Amino acid sequence: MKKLVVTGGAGFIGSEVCRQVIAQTGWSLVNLDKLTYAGNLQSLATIESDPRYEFVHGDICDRPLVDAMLARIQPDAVMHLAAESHVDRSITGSASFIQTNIVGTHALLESTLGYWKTLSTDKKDQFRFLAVSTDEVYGSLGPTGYFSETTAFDPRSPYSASKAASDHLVSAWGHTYGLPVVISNCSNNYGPYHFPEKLIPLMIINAMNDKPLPVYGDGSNIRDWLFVQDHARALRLLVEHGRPGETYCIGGRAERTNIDVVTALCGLFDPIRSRPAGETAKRLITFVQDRPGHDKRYAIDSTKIETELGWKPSVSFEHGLRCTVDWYLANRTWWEPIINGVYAGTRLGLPVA
Ligand code: NAD
Ligand code: TDX
Repeated sequence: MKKLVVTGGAGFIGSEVCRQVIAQTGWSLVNLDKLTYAGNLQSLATIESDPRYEFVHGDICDRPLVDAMLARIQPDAVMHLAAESHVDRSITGSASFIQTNIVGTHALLESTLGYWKTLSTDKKDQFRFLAVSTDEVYGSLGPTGYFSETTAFDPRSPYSASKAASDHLVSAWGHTYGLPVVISNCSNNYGPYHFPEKLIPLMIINAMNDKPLPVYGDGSNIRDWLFVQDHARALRLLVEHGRPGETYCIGGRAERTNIDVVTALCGLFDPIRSRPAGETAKRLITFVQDRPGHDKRYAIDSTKIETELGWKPSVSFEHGLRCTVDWYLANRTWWEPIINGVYAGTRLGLPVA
């Protein structure tokens, strides 16, 4: 049985990893999370009393706390997801992004290295530090081509720059100290438990409340969408079978313009609201001022993880979108406290004059 430490397990992707690990493996799991505005223990309600699950409330920057936790748990792997994750928030306030995504990753690497050095040779070889990162480190694509593991970094937003710095640190700790690190760079995720500052959950909740759906610019920016359960499955494979020192790109092979995504969502709401086809889109879609530095297109070539590990997306975008809408319709008790509390859905990311 593996012992895993997950950082950021109260977030969107981390909580999916935690739920899958408990439901689908025999591994035990410790979730280290600071519970920022984006962390939510309600996302872990189904596993919180499982004897293989433990929650530790703490900051990855807190060396004494993390050192003591690793010495006590003796994990076989660390899966690092803790981060500030929202591009718009990074535009208006980058300090927490630098602190968690760069200083925090550095602190976690140092703690992990200290712990790893205490292991036997066998355990050292088997150990993995998996850093979960984003395709945004590669910058922005024109109308053709794909990001892959060999694409040069070219981050454009404070968020992506901080993630690129984090990836460089992880890679350096592998090269310099021999820590068995693996990095994954994934495209846009969507699905249940997604914090409603992000495009898809924000549009779903606004559509449910008959509020305007703010599309940045002309809606022609393209993202490559991956259902979160498929991403978590890839991460479980990588933490077990990823080769040390390697990077793996993960994508959904599901490129869509933002306007197509929002129009598709509106189409799902027409029958729910007993409206003729196209009516929800006509009433609610509103074009608003663009995001500063808005990356035009992301698209991932995930051939490496597909051929090496046999992973591929299992959920089509259309099916995943429908499941996601159904989940938000059925789980008001998860998102209403957020909308009535830490985030009411107001526009983020416009620089203050
Ligand atoms: P999220 O914002 O939903 O969750 C982040 C979690 O990290 C929260 O639970 C938060 O409390 C925790 N956290 C933040 N700062 C912390 C700190 N200093 N110490 C401990 N915990 C802290 O993020 P997400 O969307 O689940 O993303 C998870 C990871 O995956 C991030 O590293 C992100 O960059 C990466 N990623 C996300 C996407 C996506 O589409 N969401 C795509 C590719 C990669
Ligand atoms: O209200 C909106 N209107 C809109 O048009 C919002 C919130 C977004 N958008 C656009 C901007 C993007 O082109 O939709 C697209 C998706 O936006 P976000 O949901 O903010 O995601 P993105 O900026 O693409 O980044 C996401 O994917 C990569 C995650 O937030 C990152 O953590 C991940 O690394």
